[in-house]
Amino acid sequence: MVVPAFNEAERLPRTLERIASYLAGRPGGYELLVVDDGSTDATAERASTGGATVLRNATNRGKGFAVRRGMRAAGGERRLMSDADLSTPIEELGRLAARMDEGYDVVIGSRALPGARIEVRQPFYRENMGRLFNLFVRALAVPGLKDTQCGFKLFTAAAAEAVFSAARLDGFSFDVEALFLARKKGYRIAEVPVVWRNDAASRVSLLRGSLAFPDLLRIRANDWAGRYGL
Ligand SMILES: Nc1nc2c(ncn2[C@@H]2O[C@H](COP(=O)(O)OP(=O)(O)O)[C@@H](O)[C@H]2O)c(=O)[nH]1
Ligand SMILES: [Mg+2]
Repeated sequence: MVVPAFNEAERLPRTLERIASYLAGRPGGYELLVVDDGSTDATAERASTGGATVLRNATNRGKGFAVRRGMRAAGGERRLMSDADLSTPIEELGRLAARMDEGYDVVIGSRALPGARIEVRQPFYRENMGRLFNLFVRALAVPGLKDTQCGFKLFTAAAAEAVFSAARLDGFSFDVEALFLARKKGYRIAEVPVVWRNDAASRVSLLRGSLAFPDLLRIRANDWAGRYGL
């Protein structure tokens, strides 16, 4: 389990407790990695107190950089990434894992499919920006997926290695790049509806969020230039 964390000292303790108690009740072992992305608060201490292994970026590199680092450092057969606020509750892992059991390599949580249960919505502007972004995503990068930005995604070890060794984007568009690469490399992707309870304390600034749009063109450009390998 990989949790990217930027100034998450407040939210982490409760999150790590919930994760640990849920995962302890599932078959198989687990490993909990927190990637502290140059936080200026007590994120790293709280993470290790909470039982996580902490990887620390010396400076703030972005969510994409952090997730990539965590996914590659992880050793599990199945690797889940989740936001530190558990907006998608950890219990939803069961639904994702069930689809992976059917043979999918990458299973992503979705707020846009019928069956998703949005218990607390994002602010109006974020929801609309998200919808617009997903339109561009479908046109430019990964047709057919409804919600690429939910912070709850499960990869097999093989898919995680292949995708995150080739991925290059450090910002919030990294999800799109990861899914683009997964497709390109022939991995099967399933999108499943999940529960979402938005936590108002966002770490995503409007500026940083907006940079995801030009990044979509960067994905195409990288692909044309052969930077993603075969
Ligand atoms: N590594 C890293 N993680 C970040 C950064 N900004 C946000 N995050 C993490 O990304 C996840 C999603 O952030 P959050 O504030 O919940 O986003 P929102 O709910 O979509 O507004 C959380 O785990 C954050 O700690 C960043 O600059 N670097
Ligand atoms: Mg959030």
